[in-house]
Amino acid sequence: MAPKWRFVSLALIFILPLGVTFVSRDAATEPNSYEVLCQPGTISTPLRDHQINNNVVLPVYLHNVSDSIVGFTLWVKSTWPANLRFRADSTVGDVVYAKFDTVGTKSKGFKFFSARIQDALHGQVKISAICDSDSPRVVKPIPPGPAGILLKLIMESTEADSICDNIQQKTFALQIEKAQTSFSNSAGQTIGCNYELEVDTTYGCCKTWNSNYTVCLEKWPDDHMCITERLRCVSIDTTKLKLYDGSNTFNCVACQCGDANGDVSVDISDVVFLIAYIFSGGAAPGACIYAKGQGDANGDGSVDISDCVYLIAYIFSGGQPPHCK
Ligand SMILES: [Ca+2]
Ligand SMILES: [Ca+2]
Repeated sequence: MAPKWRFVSLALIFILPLGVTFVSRDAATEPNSYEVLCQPGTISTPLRDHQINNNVVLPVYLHNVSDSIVGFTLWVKSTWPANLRFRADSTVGDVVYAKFDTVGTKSKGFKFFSARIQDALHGQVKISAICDSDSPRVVKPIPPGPAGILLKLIMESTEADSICDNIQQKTFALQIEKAQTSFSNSAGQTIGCNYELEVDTTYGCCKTWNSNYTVCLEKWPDDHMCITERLRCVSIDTTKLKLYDGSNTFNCVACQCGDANGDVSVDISDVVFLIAYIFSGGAAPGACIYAKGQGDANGDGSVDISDCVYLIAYIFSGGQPPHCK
């Protein structure tokens, strides 16, 4: 194969995987190697009756000191889609968009961001993002370094009572769909691809190109076999792009009235917790089937100092047990 064919093929193939070209303001630095680590959070959370919220943290770390991630496509799925699904945030037409939390994450730095729930497979979500690299305000959204939380997805346990039916703990995996996930560096190249030569009949039918290989000056005769080779991304180079699965473990506990701090027991620490909530802006009592959570110990429909008094009587003086509303 003539060198120029290979040059043209390479130029075309490198911009294909994400279907877009990223124009970097910086000179494209070619480091010796790339390394991206993506791993959903390993989470352990208590799950009470009718509780539905759980964050799923998706950290992405770039271990390369001279580049940044400017675009990506990331597929994540749950292994228990019957009970867990990514929570819907909005619906536009037939597309359902997953809800996510951008506080403290890198996802706010992207010009375009989309997290779509796959309708037929509620356990899957496809996330895509592209950095606005032409803007003078751009800060490379995923810089090199040990910390770089990409985003926090919100998952929903659709049948919490079923999940916790006669079990104490349930763990399900969060899997990265490796074959459909890719990250692009600031030169628009896919990070961590293994390429192989393949026969290509698309680009080889020009006999003579202009100097920029953009205009074909002379075509081969029609009976000429216009076969050449090109590079194709066939798999992920796991030495450069590390995609790990994560997990979420639910520790199933019953909704317990009076357990304001949610540590599965009713004691003086719940009184302290309530005092902090009432007087110091502390965290609210744990959500539960009761309207006021587990802090309405005396069942009068509100959470105030009388609940502290009630709990103290119960704990120390043989008073009546909590009965929340
Ligand atoms: Ca407690
Ligand atoms: Ca009360």
